[in-house]
Amino acid sequence: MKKHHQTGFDTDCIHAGSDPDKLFGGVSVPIYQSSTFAFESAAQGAARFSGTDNGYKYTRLGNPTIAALEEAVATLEGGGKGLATASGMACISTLFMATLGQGMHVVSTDSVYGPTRTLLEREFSRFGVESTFVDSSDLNNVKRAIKPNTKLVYLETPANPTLSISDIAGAAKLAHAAGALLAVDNTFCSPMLQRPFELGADIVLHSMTKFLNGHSDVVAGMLIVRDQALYAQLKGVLVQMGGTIDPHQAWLVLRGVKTLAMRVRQAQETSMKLAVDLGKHPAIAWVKYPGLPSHPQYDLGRKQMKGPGSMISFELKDGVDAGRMLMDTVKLCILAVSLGGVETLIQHPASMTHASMGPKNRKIAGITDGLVRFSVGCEDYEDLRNDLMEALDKIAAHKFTHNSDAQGI
Ligand code: LCS
Repeated sequence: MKKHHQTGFDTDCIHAGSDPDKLFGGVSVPIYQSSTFAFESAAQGAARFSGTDNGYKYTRLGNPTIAALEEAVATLEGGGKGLATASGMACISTLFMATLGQGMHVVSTDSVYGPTRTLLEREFSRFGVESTFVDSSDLNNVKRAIKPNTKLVYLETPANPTLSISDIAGAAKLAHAAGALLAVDNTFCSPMLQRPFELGADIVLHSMTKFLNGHSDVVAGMLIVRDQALYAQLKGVLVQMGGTIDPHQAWLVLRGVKTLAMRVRQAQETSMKLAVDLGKHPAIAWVKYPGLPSHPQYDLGRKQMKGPGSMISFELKDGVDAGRMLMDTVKLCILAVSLGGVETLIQHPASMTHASMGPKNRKIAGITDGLVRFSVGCEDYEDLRNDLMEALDKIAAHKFTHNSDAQGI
């Protein structure tokens, strides 16, 4: 992008990484749907593999459409280099593989996306990697968990699905003092609402399946780093392990990124109103939303986030059974996992996204059996409110006789 002066976030969403195509002037970045790239001569092929010519060789190692997406997202995070991956989990496994090894230790938020925790506990443990999960919304817990062999502090903030918020700047100081790196899963905020590099993080990552793509039609991930040596280390692992994104998938995400700012703004405005509405309904026990002063880390959220986002967690007074009735009664809100799309989604973490964690770890992490997670989309506020309120009114009028546990759902 030709930059004459500092451009705004909305402008960057549309233009970063998306220069008109040099061959025909196409305004939309072409999809280079090719696994391999022809060399003009044997000497050129050799030069590309030796690194003296930085032209493309093979799509697992690099591709122009993927490079456009990497530049776009890195720009939105405020600089650095991006590495796009085939899924959010491919980016997380690449990160762990590149930064951890036998005898090393990672401290992580306890309320992380279920499979992130399972990956460390079940798979990386087999290679001698130790992990400790703590409530990182209290920095003292992070401090206490750091050991001489800690190489990585991993925060998910706001956390999935509890929405608890951790102090990125404080955690960066603790990690750096111990010689460890700080990685932040920024999926719930997107770069529109939180820029972890500005707060001292070394690595920022996303499941681009969520807000960055925004249309519930692609699975993808992104790692962004500022340090060149760390970039080379991560890229080496990514291309060897083979978690590269496909060019068509990358193009779809690049298209989604162009409307990131408008989608996030619209969904956030609706979320604020819905969080207030939910809090007033007699069937609701509690609502957790970073925009409500009742959120336990409300002040920290206001300090480090540019807005409260569009994820809401709540519990009904009649617990799991009422939650199940809500999910089965709503008509416009879709009962499905995932988040950050234009469609409003509702799901039950204990029996769905966080089932793999097991009941004990869920309890410690504050993921109660009755917690319902709501990802607000871009539909009309009135339609979402009516859908929710009609369902909640039915629940308030219903007589619940027993309460199932989460596995009973
Ligand atoms: N990080 C966070 C915060 C996530 O929420 C997810 C997926 C991932 C990483 C992994 O990304 P993926 O490989 O799926 O692209 N979260 C999901 C969720 O809450 N419901 O379904 C998927």
